[in-house]
Amino acid sequence: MLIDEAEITVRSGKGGDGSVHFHREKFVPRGGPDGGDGGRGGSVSFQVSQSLNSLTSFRHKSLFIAVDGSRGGPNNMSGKSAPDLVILVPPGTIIHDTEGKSLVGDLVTHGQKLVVCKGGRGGRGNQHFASSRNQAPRTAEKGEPGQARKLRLELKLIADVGIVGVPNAGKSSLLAAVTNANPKIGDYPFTTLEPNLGVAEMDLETTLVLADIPGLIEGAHDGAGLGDSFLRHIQRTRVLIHLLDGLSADPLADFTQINSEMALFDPDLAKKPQVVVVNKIDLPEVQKKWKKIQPELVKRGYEPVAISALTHQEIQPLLWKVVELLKKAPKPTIEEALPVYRAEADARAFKIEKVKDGWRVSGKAIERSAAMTYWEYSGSVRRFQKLMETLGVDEELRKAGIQEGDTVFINNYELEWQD
Ligand SMILES: Nc1nc2c(ncn2[C@@H]2O[C@H](COP(=O)(O)OP(=O)(O)O)[C@@H](O)[C@H]2O)c(=O)[nH]1
Ligand SMILES: [Mg+2]
Repeated sequence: MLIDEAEITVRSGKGGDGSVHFHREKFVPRGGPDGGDGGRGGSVSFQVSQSLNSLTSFRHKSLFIAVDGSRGGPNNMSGKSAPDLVILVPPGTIIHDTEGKSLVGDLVTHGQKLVVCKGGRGGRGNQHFASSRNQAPRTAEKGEPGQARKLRLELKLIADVGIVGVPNAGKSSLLAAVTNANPKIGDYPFTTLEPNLGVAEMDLETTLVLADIPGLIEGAHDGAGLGDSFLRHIQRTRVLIHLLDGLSADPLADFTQINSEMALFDPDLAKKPQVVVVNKIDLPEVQKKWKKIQPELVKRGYEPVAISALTHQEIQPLLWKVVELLKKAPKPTIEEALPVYRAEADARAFKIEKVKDGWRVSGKAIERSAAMTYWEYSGSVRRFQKLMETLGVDEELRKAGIQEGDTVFINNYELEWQD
């Protein structure tokens, strides 16, 4: 089965910094703290859109960054929260974390949404830090940093267009002409248990997933071993290209035969909208035959097209016609699968390592808190120290043998240890 893959990087927005500010008014001395909170940073999420069918758009764009929250202002003014960044993906997209090597989610139904990176919380302004002992707090929080993740998207392609027709009509040739697939041309069809799939990129937003469905008519309806995935593709196709061999003795008889074979195999299949196409129009004898076949097909209510899979004549107009039909065709219902989410690692966990010129402390909560500290304000620093104690980092460092004056590294911050 053909699998579409893409690797992307997503980053949520940082929260806005809380502000340190004191109320000022003319002739009014010593106003109270009125520094506003920072706004929330934008989250990054995925959402399933039924109108997509491949991951080709990620070939043109692989970095997705949500906007940061704005910083708080004076007068208790909160900073603006940033909008979330929503990435649209086709149904059936599986998302892996490439660094954690874990499954993040399995997106199945239209509209389903999954947040993969939460936006940073806005830092609190100094208005929150006033107390009876300290009515002029020179402290605040910086915004929480955003998160970045490297993700691998994976999609098992399901064809929305099936190419049917008698052997030698040119099904494989057509698929090879319009897509990245390279099926064997002139191959004996019986042995194929999986359909050949290809993606035709029409423009940035429009892609067609086509399947060359050989062997369907050669007795397949009475169980001549079509694989499950083959049946799945046939059932999921919404439009058929019915390819007639222009070189055949009687293309119209072929047409009738294939239609009745399809009805036997699966009545739903026979009801799917068809674009009737006469192939090999590059050959003079086929051009002659076309003049006779065309009015016959029109009489039966079709709008037949003549193409050449060999010279690519009239192939683009054919595909656009298929795109139009697809827009009108009913969407398939997709079997539900339970989404799987990664359990978040314990944020409070931390690790201490002895490094060359000091100690390195790493861990989600401790690193996040360091990034949210205003080191120039002692109140803010004290809050950070309090967290070190609460998490038990202090104790572990002492046990590990830290000495007065040693350097503690947290992310890109360097702190000096004092007992
Ligand atoms: N002249 C001509 N030959 C074609 C065209 N399309 C396919 N063929 C030939 O017809 C034969 C059968 O083609 P193939 O794609 O294998 O047909 P399939 O059995 O329907 O998959 C091959 O020899 C192709 O080269 C066409 O547009 N013009
Ligand atoms: Mg073939």
